[in-house]
Amino acid sequence: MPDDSARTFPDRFVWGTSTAAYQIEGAVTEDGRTPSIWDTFSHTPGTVHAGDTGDTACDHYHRMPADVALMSQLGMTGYRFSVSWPRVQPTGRGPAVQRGLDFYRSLVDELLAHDITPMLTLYHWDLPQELEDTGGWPVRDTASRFADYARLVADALGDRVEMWTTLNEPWCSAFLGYASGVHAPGRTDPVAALRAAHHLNLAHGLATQALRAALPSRARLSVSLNPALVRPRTDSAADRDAARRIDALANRVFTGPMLRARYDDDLLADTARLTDWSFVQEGDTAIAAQPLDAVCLNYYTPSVVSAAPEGEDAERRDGHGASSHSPWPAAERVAFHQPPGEQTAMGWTVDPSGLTELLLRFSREAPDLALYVTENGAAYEDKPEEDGRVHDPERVSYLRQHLAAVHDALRAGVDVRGYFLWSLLDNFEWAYGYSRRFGIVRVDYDTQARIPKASADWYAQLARTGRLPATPER
Ligand code: PNW
Repeated sequence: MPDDSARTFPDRFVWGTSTAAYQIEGAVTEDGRTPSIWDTFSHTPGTVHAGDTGDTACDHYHRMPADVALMSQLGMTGYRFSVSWPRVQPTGRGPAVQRGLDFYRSLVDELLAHDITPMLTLYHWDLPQELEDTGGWPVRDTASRFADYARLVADALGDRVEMWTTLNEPWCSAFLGYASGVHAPGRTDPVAALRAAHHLNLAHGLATQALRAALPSRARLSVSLNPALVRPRTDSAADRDAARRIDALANRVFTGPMLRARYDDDLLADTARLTDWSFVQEGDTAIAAQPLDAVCLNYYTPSVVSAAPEGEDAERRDGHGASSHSPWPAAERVAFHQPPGEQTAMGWTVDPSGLTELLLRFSREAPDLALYVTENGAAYEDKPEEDGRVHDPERVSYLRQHLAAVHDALRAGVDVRGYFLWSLLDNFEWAYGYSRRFGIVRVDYDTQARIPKASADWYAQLARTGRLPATPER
């Protein structure tokens, strides 16, 4: 066991939390906002746990100044939020709505007034419904619409936001949205999902070009990925091949175009019986591969895979929600296994070594880019005590182990610049609705009261001291 008291983080390391517009804002019909695919999806019976929707969520749209003050009390030096596309450009086309932009302008001003560095994500899954109605991400035009939207936001906030992220977790948008259907828009067409993945890559590239043209040179551009940390169950050739296939569909389908301007041959061959990829046009991967300043990584748990015998249904314990449709196009003979060990309330195994591995891997794959952890955290069934306080020792333990894992990567020379914990507040956990709580601050959904959990105090101390508290509290 390394001595925890020796774990000191760099002086300028950013300590933040992370949220997303649809998960916290509410106010879905105010100030000109129109429905996104998540409004439509959550209002469709049978899609989200208990029929929950983001209609009110954490009511952050009306409580923003108090929420920023809370971050400041917790000693945060960064905050990662997303802009709701249909709040800023309701139909996904044409001019911006000023009142929508004003909300984000005040949010940024409030953050800066509290010395909190904003990290702005342009797209955290809330596509304007009108763009889905004209085909959504499987259609090429959506990528150009995204670049136009990026330009509008850059013109409005470029004078005060330095850290920009194009997409959050394009894997979820493409494969949970269009293949397994557990996320909006709930389609179950593997070819549409592959087309969506490509148009998300293109959208990222076009938006990055638009941002570079519109933003001052100090702007830092990035993308947030949720790379699968894929481990073969055994060292057999068949299991290693299963891991290769998932690595292609989870990771290289995005890092190939974005970092290396190419789709790898094995990915094209694996999916050849579904599509010839003729939707990829000459020059597209070069557009996707725009120079970036940073890569943002979201990590929760590793994946363990094996080759499944032919004709046998793959074991579907991949933690991606209940669906009879796979999120992995043309990978029917791959089985997912629950890694051994303690689990969170999502059923995700706690394995901090995966985070170190991921950081090491990206520092090799993108040696010139800074790295940020933009999501990491855990859902647990928090039980408030009689006095209303929430003691969440499991979350503290999860965070302590994962921050030690980040520190291991730093010690190995990886250029990690910050950590954004998922999440500031309990919030709308997509298909799980309000049944899963990731916050370090509890939200009472009846009163909208914010109650910092013990993990919030723990994280605040870390942010203040830059040192992992010496004694593990177990
Ligand atoms: C990420 N999966 O979502 C998102 O970026 C957050 O909005 C979300 O609240 C957080 O992680 C916790 O779930 C994911 O099925 C949702 O692999 C599902 C998966 C991965 C990430």
